Amino acid sequence: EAKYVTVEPDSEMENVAVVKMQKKPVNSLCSDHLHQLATTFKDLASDKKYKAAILTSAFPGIFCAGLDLLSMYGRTQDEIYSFWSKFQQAWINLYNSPLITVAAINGNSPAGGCVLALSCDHRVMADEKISIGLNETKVVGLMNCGIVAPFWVKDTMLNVIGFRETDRALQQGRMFSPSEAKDIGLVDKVAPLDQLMPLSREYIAEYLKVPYVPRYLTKQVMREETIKRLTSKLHEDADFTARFLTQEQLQKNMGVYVQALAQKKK
Ligand code: CO8
Repeated sequence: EAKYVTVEPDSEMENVAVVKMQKKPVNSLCSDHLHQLATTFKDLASDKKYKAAILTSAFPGIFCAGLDLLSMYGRTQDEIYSFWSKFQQAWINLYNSPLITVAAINGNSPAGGCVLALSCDHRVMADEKISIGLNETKVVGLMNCGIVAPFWVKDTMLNVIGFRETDRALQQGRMFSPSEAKDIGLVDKVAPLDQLMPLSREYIAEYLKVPYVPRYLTKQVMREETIKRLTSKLHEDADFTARFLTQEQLQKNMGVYVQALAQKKK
């Protein structure tokens, strides 16, 4: 199995794991990638060596292109159900991680990429020509048939930037530049690319001053309801998505979108 996620001790700070996505070319989230993310955060939760994790990408310029479109295009309902279950589990394990988690957003971060970033405790983004956001309404949004962000993805954004900004961002399917993202609290810091790691460590150092167990129990209390809303409906959510994404018109639109993406540079 290809290794899409690596975990290494940070070179400068003790107890910190650097989790890197490295699925060529754009870190899209296929079943294997999602499964590896889920396993990584599950293992980190019980690894006494680590108290914090920095999630980043091995490819500056791309943090994560979101869900792998080819895992949703031309697939059976069963395949999409299984793929979606992996997405749910990756989100649960990351969002509920006892570790201090920081997203070092070193590249574009649409859709599922934005979900990963929002599921961390803190976000630092490179001051580059890149963007972040939940653009679902604009993905395959042709002929009155497009994608809607699932409720738990909406919740994850809501918990960070509040109702008003989430309402606007989601309806518009808006992608934000680093400074726009900072303005609405979608990211916490914007800095030159080479400052992402130092700034992530700075945040972690601050949080490490708080006793570890009460901090993470508090984190879990804060996230409990949001996570429960999904865990009480894992099957319904995956089943709905499997049916929704296999609709004929949606699949046609997705075909056009995938084609357009592939032909962009030609
Ligand atoms: N999945 C699969 N392949 C992808 C994806 C993706 N998400 N994104 C890009 N690729 C492929 C391209 O097709 C291209 O392939 P090839 O080299 O074979 O032509 C290659 O990756 C490189 O892409 P680009 O040339 O576009 O690379 P750039 O560096 O110029 O741009 C971006 C990178 C910004 C990531 C750009 O590719 C992009 O915007 N991609 C689309 C991202 C996107 O729309 N993702 C949405 C996925 S949907 C999702 O995550 C949530 C769905 C919720 C479903 C709810 C159901 C109820």
